[in-house]
Amino acid sequence: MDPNEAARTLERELERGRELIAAAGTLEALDGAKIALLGRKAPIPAVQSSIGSLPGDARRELGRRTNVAFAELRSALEARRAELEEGAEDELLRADAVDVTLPGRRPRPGSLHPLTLVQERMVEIFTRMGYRVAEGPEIEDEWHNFEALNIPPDHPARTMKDSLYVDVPGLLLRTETSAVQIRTMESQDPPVYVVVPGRVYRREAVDATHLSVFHQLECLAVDEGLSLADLKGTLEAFAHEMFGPQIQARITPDYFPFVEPGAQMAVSCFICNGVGCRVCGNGWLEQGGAGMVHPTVLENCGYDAERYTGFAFGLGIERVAMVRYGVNDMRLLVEGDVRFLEQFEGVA
Ligand code: FA5
Repeated sequence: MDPNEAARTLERELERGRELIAAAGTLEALDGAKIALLGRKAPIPAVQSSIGSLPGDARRELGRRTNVAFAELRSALEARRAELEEGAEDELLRADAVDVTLPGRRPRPGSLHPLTLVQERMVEIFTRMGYRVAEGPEIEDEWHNFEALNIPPDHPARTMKDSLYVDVPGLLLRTETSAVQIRTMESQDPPVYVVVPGRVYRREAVDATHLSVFHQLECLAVDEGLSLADLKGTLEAFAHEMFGPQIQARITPDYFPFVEPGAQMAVSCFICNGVGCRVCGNGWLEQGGAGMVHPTVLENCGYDAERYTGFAFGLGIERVAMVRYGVNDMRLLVEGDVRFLEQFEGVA
C-alpha cells in the first residue's frame, strides 16, 4: 500500500472510530464497533500488514502511526466499556430499587368458613342451654357405630354399599355422630347433657343436598323423667335461636333403630315459606333425625333403663347452614370458591 494512502486510511479510521465508539449505546454495540475497527477485515489491521513491504524510514514512520492509532482506539474502547458497564449497573439498581417509604401491602385476612360459623353458633346455643361438648374418633369400630346403637347385622347401613370401611377388620369411617352417644354413656353416669359436632362419612352419590363427607351435630340428654315434650321443646328452641322466629319447626315420625319413638326434624323452607318449591319439594327441609333413646341402647351402656330416659337427635350441619344462609346447593359449601366464601366475611 502507498504510504500516503496508508496514512490517510489511519486518519479516516481514527475519525470513524471516535464516532462509532461515542455512538455505541450498549455493550453489544461496542463489541460491534471493536470488530469494525480492529477486526481481521478492518482497514487498520490491513495497513499494519502492508508495513513490512515498505522501505526503512517509511516503514518506521507508518509503524509508529499505526501503533498510535491502535493505542488510541483501544483506550477509547476501554473507556467507553467502563462507562457502559457502570450505566448498566446503575440501571439495574434503579430497576431493583425499593421505596421503603411507601406504605406496605397488607395481606388480606381470611374469614371463618360458613360451616365453622354455623357449627360454632350451634354449639353456642346448646352450651347456653347447659350442654357440654363431647368428641369421638372419626375412625370408629362396629360396636360404637352399629351394634351398641341397636343396628342389626343385616341393616343396609352396615354393608360396604353404604359405609366406608378401612383396611383393618371391624373399623370404618363413622357414618353418624350417634356413635359418640355410646362413648359418652360408657364413660360417665347419668345425667348426661352433651352435644357432639363432627365429621361423618358415607358412600353417597353427591348432589345438591348430599355429600359423602359431611358434618353432624349430635345431641344426647339422659336424665330422670325426660319425655318427648323435652325433645320437641329443645328442637324448637334451637330452631328459633338459629333461624329466627319466622321459621317453623316440626317433628314427624321416622325410624332409627336406636330410638323409640323415632322422629325427623324439619324446618319450613326459607325460599317458599312452607308452600313448596323446587328446592324443598313439600315446603319443609329435613334437618336431622331424633327420638327417645331406645332402652336397649341405655342398657348396652350399663344405664338403668327403668330409672332413666333420654332423648337424642343428630342435625346435618350443612343442611342447617343452607337454611341459615339461604344456600340452595350444598356443594357450594365444600368447593372452596373464594367468590362464594368471601360473602361470609363479617357474617355471624
Ligand atoms: C342420622 O344420621 C341419625 N344418626 C340421626 C339421629 C340421631 C336420629 C339421634 C335419632 C337420634 P340421618 O341419616 O337421617 O340420621 O342423618 C341426619 C341428618 O344428617 C340428615 O337429616 C341431614 O341433615 C344430614 N345428612 C344425612 N345424609 C347427608 C349427606 N349425605 N350429606 C349431607 N347431610 C346429610
